[in-house]
Amino acid sequence: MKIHLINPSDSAFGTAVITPRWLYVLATATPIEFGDPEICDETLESLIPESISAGDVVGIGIHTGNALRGYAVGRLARERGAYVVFGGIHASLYPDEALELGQAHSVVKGDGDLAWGEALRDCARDAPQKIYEGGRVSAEQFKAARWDLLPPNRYMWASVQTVRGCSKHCSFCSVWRTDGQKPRQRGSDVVIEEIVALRRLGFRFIALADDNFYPVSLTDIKNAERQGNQQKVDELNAIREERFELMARLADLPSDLTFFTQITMESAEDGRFLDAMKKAHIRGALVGVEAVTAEGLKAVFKDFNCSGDKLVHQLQEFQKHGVHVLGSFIFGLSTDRADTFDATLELAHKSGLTFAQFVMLTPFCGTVDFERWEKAFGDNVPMVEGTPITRYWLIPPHPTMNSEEMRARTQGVWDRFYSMKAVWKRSNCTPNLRARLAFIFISKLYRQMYASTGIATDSARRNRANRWARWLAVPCRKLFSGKPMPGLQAPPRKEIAAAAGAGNAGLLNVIQ
Ligand code: B12
Ligand code: SF4
Repeated sequence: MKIHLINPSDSAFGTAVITPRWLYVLATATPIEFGDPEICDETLESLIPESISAGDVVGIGIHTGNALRGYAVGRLARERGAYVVFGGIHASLYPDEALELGQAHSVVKGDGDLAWGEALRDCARDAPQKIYEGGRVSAEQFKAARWDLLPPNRYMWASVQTVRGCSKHCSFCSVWRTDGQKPRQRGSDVVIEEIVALRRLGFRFIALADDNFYPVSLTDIKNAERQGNQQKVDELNAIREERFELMARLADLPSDLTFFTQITMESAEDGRFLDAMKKAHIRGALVGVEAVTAEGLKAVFKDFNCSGDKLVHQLQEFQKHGVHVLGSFIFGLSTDRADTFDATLELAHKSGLTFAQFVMLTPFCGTVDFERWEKAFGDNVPMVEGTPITRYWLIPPHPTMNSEEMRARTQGVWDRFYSMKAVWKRSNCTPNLRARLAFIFISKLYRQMYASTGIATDSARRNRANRWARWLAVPCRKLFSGKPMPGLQAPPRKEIAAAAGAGNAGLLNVIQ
């Protein structure tokens, strides 16, 4: 009885940007009696159906974007006589869909760290349950990833999670509802061990795959103080200090390591935190800017962000403290007008962003936006090829939920932000020609892989984008890897380091 873990994808690039962490976490969660699982990441290569035999167990992890392919894999595995178990955010939100369309024997809702083992043991005695409530396990119960099972030379970046959950409640995001609003923060020992294991293998770039690397803001603490809630103040301070402890240890790791994370804009007001990030080699952060106007921010429940000149100033703060920003903007808000596109692009240039992404508002299930959108149709849900539009992820290849004008304008912003001239200009933040070339490659690859060509464009265009991305991915991966350090040891725990320090010269200094 073999165990398979499959990350479904319609397009395989041969090389991938970031390791899908769940595959390697569930590998650890696989009880020892089942041996090492066979891992298939379809973003690298498509599944070979013959690798699945009757009696095997096939675990498939899906988010909304790859659910349709996941269901096809489920049906294929079931046809070959395997037990089929689904998990991941989409299966957690729509377990019935996975049972029906993916022909799952079982669905694990929530975290798989503990429930996956239970499901496997039940399959082994031919008694799989339909639903396993994986819940939200505590941070101490999070499994570390089995990085020893990674195929060599395939991924540019590895991914290590340090905290799960986010205290905010943005309307387009499902994280606070699925992962919860209480941050579950891993201890620094386990995080450092994973990072050391990855550096030993030759990884220099690691994404800290957190919902929000800044789980406690200064405002949160001030609010708790104002409420006179000392217990909460202590709790928040403890979480915050643990962050500093982790960052102090990251700072002691080899200086060629580079981390990237996701963080809320509020951290711009916390100079001590940004300085600690810089020292910790966290050289880039995705910041959800979302909208450039106050009305737009209000519409997505993100009015803790600033707009206008204050927004420009906040984004510049990151740069001043040595943290490069990948600004993330959403188009398609009800408050957007035709001039929003140019205003956004202008702000992106003015704020000195190193990278930017412009995504079209997609009502992901599990979000407030999705519920509002679904409700607005009442009993008259439009059908697309026999499928209600509120189940858009089931419509092949993908429907357009936004107008063609919206798509074309969004595309135009991507094209202009990543035009050769603009990329060349931004690349002057690099120290030498080699790093400059790397910057250009990465910018172009980023645009090819993530520009919203996927949802609304025809397949010919998507294929063309894929061919380019595949070509660009190979040299990029080489630029990211380092010489393996098999003897590297974890730095010891130490007292929390205060405040700023001298630092690095930027994200791409290390690509040389
Ligand atoms: C890091 C991250 C990224 C990274 C790296 C992705 C990667 N290659 O790993 C980047 C920045 C590239 C990224 C991109 C995107 N992401 Co993202 N990302 C995340 C984030 C913050 C963490 C994912 C992670 O590694 N978690 C750690 C692992 C261990 O947890 P996990 O995946 O949840 O798996 C656990 C359980 O779900 C379960 N499980 C998972 N699979 C399976 C399978 C089985 C069989 C079982 C039993 C259990 C199980 O067990 C695991 C252990 O407990 C999540 C938020 C989140 N909390 O999940 C969003 C999230 C997954 N991303 C999201 C989105 C929308 C995107 C983008 C579409 C954004 C965009 N507009 O471009 C793209 C899509 C990229 C793509 N093509 O897949 C959404 C998905 C929403 C949805 N309904 O599908 C999330 C949930 C965030 C959100 N805002 O709502 N993402
Ligand atoms: S978008 Fe970011 S800040 Fe908002 S709830 Fe999601 S993870 Fe938190």
